[in-house]
Amino acid sequence: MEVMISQKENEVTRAILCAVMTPDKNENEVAVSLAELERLLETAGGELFAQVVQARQNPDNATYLGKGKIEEIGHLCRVNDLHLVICDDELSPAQIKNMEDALSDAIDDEAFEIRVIDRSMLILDIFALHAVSGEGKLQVELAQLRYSVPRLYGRGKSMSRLGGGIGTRGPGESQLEKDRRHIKRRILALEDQLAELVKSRAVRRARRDNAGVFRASIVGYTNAGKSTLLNRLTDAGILAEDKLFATLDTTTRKFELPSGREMLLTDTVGFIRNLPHHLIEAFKSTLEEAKYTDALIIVIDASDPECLSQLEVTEKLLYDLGVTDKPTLYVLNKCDIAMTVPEELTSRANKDKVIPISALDGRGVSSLVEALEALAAGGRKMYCLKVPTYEMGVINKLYNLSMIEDVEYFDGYARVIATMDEKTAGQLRRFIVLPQKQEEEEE
Ligand SMILES: Nc1nc2c(ncn2[C@@H]2O[C@H](COP(=O)(O)OP(=O)(O)OP(=O)(O)O)[C@@H](O)[C@H]2O)c(=O)[nH]1
Ligand SMILES: [Mg+2]
Repeated sequence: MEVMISQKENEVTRAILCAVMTPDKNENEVAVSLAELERLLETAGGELFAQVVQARQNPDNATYLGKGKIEEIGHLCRVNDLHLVICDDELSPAQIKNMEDALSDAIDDEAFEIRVIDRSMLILDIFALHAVSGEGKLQVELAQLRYSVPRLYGRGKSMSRLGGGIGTRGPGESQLEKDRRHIKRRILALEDQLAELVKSRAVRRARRDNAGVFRASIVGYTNAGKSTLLNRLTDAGILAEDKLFATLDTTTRKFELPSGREMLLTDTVGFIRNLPHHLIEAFKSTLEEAKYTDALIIVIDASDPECLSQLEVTEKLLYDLGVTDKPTLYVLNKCDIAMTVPEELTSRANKDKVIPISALDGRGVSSLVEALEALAAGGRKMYCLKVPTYEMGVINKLYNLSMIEDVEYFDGYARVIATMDEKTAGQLRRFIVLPQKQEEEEE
């Protein structure tokens, strides 16, 4: 019995991918999006059998594709024993149900089931497979449940009959068959648990903020090499692999710059075009991590012909998440295998902020480190502080976070002249007397 189960689990699910080509899209855009859908399918453990593209004015309101096309797909499934059809757009619950019904009518065989899922369900499925941390799992479950609520009617039965597989995995699976009220209660409970986690994350962040350490987040399109880069810089030991969404949790590591100054680097969840709305909502606290850093390192897979559009998707998502106006380094990764780097990329930002590297073999990484050092040192100025002698904590802080140029003790206070960054200066504002030069002139 066990052997049979594991055989079934190891079986690769073959699927038909379909897309609608509307007049606002060109053939290349559709092909790129379908190629990405195929990679998502592979990451979920499936395999492409065929792609079907239908040129239409609009996707059909009721059935996504036209009747004739659905009949064709139905026959293709029947003849080749395929049970999964994946649509490249986000479908309404009704479209999915109607399409499944139409496929069923086309093959006229009650016992032969064909399941229809959309891009969002496939991405959710991968997130469910890859979530490791407690928080990641809670976020996936929340996204799955929110996604499933409007899709519940009439689907519980067919889902249980199909018994799992791509598009049904994860902690939310067993809940799909229970009633909406139960699911809504579960959603509320998950929201509460996540809110608690968000709070403790905020406390940790505040602690780091108080330490005044410079922080940068590594962001970018999925599979660009973000985790490989953090591993190269810090031996973080994060799983990096040729799969989409290998990373679903943020990881922060200390990194010592050549000057001896310490900074913090954070690896983040990758982006993708058409990231399902529910996932963005559920993963908001993780995705927003970049909001709370001093600088961004945008990693770009320069070997991917689509790297420019991937950068656009990344920048748009960062904007939507409210991550704006951060000093940014553009890292052109995989330059060991990149043929040419698009002109638009190098001209996009200030040239010295575009750094070609290979996170895999290490070339160019020292330039990135230099750029980080410059960013971390940015905005450092000399200040004069008057610190009461009973505030020894402040003196200690100054020793840790600034370059002390001079200390003189007077009756009840110390006069310290130190070079520090704006952030530290902001924290010690009440002790700052005057910028050093002016005070000297005054004396
Ligand atoms: N040739 C080459 N491959 C690289 C380089 N950097 C990363 N890779 C490969 O690209 C794949 C993805 O790398 P990851 O570090 O997992 O990418 P990521 O951006 O963290 O991806 P997600 O976490 O899935 O969003 C892996 O197979 C890496 O070995 C590079 O500089 N050159
Ligand atoms: Mg990663």
